[in-house]
Amino acid sequence: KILIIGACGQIGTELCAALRKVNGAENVLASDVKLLNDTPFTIRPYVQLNVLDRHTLHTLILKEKITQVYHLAATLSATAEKHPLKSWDLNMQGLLNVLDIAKTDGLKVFWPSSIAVFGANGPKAFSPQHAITEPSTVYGISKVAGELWSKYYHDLYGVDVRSIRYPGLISHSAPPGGGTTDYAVDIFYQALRFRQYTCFLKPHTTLPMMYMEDAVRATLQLMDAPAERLTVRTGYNIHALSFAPEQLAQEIGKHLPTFKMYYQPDARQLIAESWPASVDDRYARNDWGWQPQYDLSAMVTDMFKNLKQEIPQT
Ligand code: VAH
Repeated sequence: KILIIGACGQIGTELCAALRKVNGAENVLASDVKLLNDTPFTIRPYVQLNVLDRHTLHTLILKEKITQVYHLAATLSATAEKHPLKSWDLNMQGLLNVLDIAKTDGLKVFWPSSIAVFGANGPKAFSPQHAITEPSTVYGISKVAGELWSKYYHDLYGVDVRSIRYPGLISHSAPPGGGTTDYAVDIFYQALRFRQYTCFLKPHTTLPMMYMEDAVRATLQLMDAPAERLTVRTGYNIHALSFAPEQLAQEIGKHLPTFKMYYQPDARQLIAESWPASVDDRYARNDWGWQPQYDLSAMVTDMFKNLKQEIPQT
């Protein structure tokens, strides 16, 4: 049975749906800090859970006979800069609680790392799998530490914990919260409602990005791979596409000709500039057959196809 921690988040919402399609809803228990009454009916079976409450987490895992945990609860990059120690605590202690229970109960674990592990002194393009990881954000520091703890629990205790360094993720099922790449999601909602968007990054800020469909498929592919195929136990680089705000604006303009983009860079510009524009994902391709399916045009087309149903057209 699978437990998803952070099932109400941008990734959690989509992974929950995908895992339930494969395993049946009754075999995938969703959890998040939100109270049951504050969650959509569709997310059931659901339990309110704070991953920092280790005893409750362990009791739940034993009671529900959980064998796999997808740990997706964390504070993202921009928000973590506003609450450094609280974010470090959630991102680090939350993962350690999961890893230590996995050690005693033999659980298989997935948790998301991020291209935020890279810092400004690493290669700007095609960051290698084993590159310098000296991030300048609390979020990035927690992801590097999380990767090293994961490798430690795998190498010393045999915990089967797997991770992917996600790029910025674009999706239409759940709003992202507090990320530096969130502009690439908000822009679609604003474009449909107001035919304009004011971007908090500069026009040429190129970042690695990915459509959520690719990210979810990669996650299931990694988790289904035979353990002996895996040569990376920190976090796998994967790459789908890179674009700058001006390129996304141009692609959106093909669907909404009157769309106007404005720019008002804020503190997130510095975070974005510390990250690479692309990563080298040869290890993921070789070890478990990673292969992206969505390019910029396909992603934008699919986003509008889905959102036009959700947002009444002006
Ligand atoms: C963030 N969406 O912006 C996340 C992601 C690479 C970016 O880690 O913080």
